[in-house]
Amino acid sequence: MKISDAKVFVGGPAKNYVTLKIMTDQGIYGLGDATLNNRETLPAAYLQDYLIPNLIGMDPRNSEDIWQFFYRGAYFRRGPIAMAAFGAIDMALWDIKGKLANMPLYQLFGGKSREGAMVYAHATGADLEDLMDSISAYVEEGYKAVRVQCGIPGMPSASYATPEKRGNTRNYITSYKGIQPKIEIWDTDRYLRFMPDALAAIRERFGPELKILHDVHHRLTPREAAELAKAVEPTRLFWLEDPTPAENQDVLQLIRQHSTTPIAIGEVFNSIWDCNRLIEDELIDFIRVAVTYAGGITHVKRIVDLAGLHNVRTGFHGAPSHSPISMAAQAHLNAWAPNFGIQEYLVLGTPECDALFPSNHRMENGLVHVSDAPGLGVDFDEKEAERYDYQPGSHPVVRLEDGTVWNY
Ligand code: KDG
Ligand code: MG
Repeated sequence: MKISDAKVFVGGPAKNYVTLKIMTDQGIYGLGDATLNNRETLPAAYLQDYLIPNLIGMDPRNSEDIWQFFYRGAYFRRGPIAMAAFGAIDMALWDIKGKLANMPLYQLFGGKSREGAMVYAHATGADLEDLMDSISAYVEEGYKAVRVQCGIPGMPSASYATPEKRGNTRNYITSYKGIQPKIEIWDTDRYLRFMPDALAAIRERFGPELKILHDVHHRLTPREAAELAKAVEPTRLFWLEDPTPAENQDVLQLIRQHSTTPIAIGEVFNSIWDCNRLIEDELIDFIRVAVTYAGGITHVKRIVDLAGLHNVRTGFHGAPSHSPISMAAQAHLNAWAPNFGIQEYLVLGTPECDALFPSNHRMENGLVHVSDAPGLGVDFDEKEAERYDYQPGSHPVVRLEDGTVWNY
């Protein structure tokens, strides 16, 4: 069996999904997602210029060897662009493998450990009351877990808690069009004075059962992060996410020494080498990697297995920048992983996404039920894809009030 051709498509409804389709000489094809939010053309070029010409003629069943060939063969290892490109190839090869075996992927991993995998939605408010309304809407729909982000009184802007109105679409989709980034202003003091009480008020309003998550989006120093994690302990968060950038990882011990609030980190990681120490030293409770820019199913499964040895559960990244292809790959891992924690969930379910990526993965009462179709269980409509083209976008850049550049 040989790979006969491969194509890359860039575009989609509200997002530039990077979709890889690998064709074989036996008519079976596989799909992969190489989307790297706001840098989408780069993994697409890596695939087109370097990887696809090498893929043609390879046996698609040898997914491990192909992964090693590209990873070790690149010489310059890791990095989100390369790992997103390898990730897409890897997903597509697993899709082909599942179709050949006539089995859904979770069966190839070891079968189901659960029927439905718990997801969390994004509730966002311009202020606390607006946020409460947003949470209520999700709770009424049956969500068991909600990430809560809120505008901070007196703080002009901070996109992680954008005052941008949700309008009719309750899915919070960050839309930063254009190559020049929007500037956001951040004020740590205002945030730290406001957020612990706001989270306590949410717990008070929604009771003990709701799983409450909050994303700090790398804005605090380790000492400030320890202060926040300690202050929110009585609220019993499901997790506190990215309280500080995970570059100097030794300092994460400071948070652990001061608090028992569960910590989730890893959405910007792209390899096991970014998180092996955090996992082995049990400095985090949830690992947030994504199958896209962490090298696909083959590599992420290794991270999940390492995490399982150290009381670390999964909480895969699932921002709207991930296409339903990688969300499907994660749905299969979530159905199988003995150390599954939760899944961030935004993309599946919009009519435009469903038309472009038809699938039978189902969301019901806050749980994702994985499809039993062979392979990933998601398709790609090339005709529908012709409606979309690439729209340049950029993440915001954050500055403090005096102009100092800060962490987005
Ligand atoms: O590309 C960046 C987004 O994916 C990120 O800002 C979203 O923090 C995020 C989250 O937790 O989904
Ligand atoms: Mg995050």
